[in-house]
Amino acid sequence: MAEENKGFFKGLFGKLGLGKETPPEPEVEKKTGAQEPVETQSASDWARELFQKMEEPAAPEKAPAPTAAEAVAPAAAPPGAPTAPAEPVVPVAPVEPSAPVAPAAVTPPPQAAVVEQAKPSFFERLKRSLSKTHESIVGRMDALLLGKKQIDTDTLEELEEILITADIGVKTTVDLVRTLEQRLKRAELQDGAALKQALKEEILVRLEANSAPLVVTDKKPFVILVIGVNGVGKTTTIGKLAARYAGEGKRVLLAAADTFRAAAAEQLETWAGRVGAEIVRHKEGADPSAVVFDACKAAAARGCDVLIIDTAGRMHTKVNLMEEMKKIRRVLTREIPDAPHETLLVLDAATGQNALSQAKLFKEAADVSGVVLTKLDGSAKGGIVVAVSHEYALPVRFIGVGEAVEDLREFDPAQFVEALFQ
Ligand SMILES: Nc1nc2c(ncn2[C@@H]2O[C@H](COP(=O)(O)OP(=O)(O)O)[C@@H](O)[C@H]2O)c(=O)[nH]1
Ligand SMILES: [Mg+2]
Repeated sequence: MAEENKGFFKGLFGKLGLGKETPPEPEVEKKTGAQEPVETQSASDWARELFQKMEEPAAPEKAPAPTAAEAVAPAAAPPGAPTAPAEPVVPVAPVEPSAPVAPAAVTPPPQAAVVEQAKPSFFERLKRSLSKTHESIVGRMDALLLGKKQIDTDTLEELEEILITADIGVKTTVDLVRTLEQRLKRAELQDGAALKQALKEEILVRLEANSAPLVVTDKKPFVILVIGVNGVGKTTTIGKLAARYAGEGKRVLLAAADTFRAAAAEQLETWAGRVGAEIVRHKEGADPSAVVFDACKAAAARGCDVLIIDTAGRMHTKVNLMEEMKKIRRVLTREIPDAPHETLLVLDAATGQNALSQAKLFKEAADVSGVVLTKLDGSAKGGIVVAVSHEYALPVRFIGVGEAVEDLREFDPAQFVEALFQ
């Protein structure tokens, strides 16, 4: 900054009664954790602090600890600040210029720990999410068993009705009740508690029979094709998955092959930005296969670990669906011979029997290898998890219990059954 400007600001300091104060030591800036090299405190820095003071007459006495991001990111210049300075403005705590400023600025932000503590565990959230399903299965079962001295075939018939209306599915319910009848004959079901325990065990056995986590191998890239009808939560699930894999240090590329609406690609782009993934997108209305082709090329060129493909959910008929799938797969396998390594069907648990019909349609048309059940939170139709898994022999890979990143969890049958029955 030119000497005459320095003089001008010193004059201003005088008017504000700050003339005698010396500029803060350069050390102060280093302690803020800012990445920019700081040499000496120039007059421009000093003036900037002054402007900041003028802008914040009601600044709190104690400087709030900056968040981790604020501590490293260059802060925006305060409104009205001189535009001349070339260096980015480092965060400056609003304290007396001569005071030893830094300690508050280098203290790690306490928020994360507080939030972590305040948040209920995933099991608690799962339990809460399943409370309506619990009511629809266990609550009604409790009412049925109330005052019953012994369990008989009539009791099991009534239980059958409860299970069918709780979206466990006809086939699975019939199978469950048949097994319970055998256990009744073996005198294993002495009372209501024993029946409840037996049902819990039998549901778990069926869930475990088809359960397997999604293992992302070291194929480069490991390709996940995400399918399902509109609105079930595909894009959101992809965002959450991308966060998970990026968090494991994997390089993740998202392909916006839902080109039906521009908003779909924008939504995916927002997720990519949030979670640190890359994205390939085309214009609205583009051929989804062209997006897939470009994404395969980009993933190979950039050495991506995981490629996740978002698709449109507008295939209303099986013929349409099959054609669209065939086309995408044809392009995929031409570029990456054994891809997709996982075809993930997303189903909205809140839609109950509709979700079951979708599972049937997609299984026949699209070679589904795993399922994600979203929106279990608040749904009374969580029994669908059992039906999908048992009736269609499809492994449930993940469940969604909310819209936040941490609300997508690997499906754990034992935990699920425990949360359902508790
Ligand atoms: N409550 C809840 N909402 C969800 C969950 N998963 C997705 N959603 C919401 O469902 C809506 C549709 O999701 P989107 O990903 O756009 O569906 P898509 O059309 O299949 O891509 C969005 O508002 C999501 O935030 C979930 O597990 N729980
Ligand atoms: Mg979408």
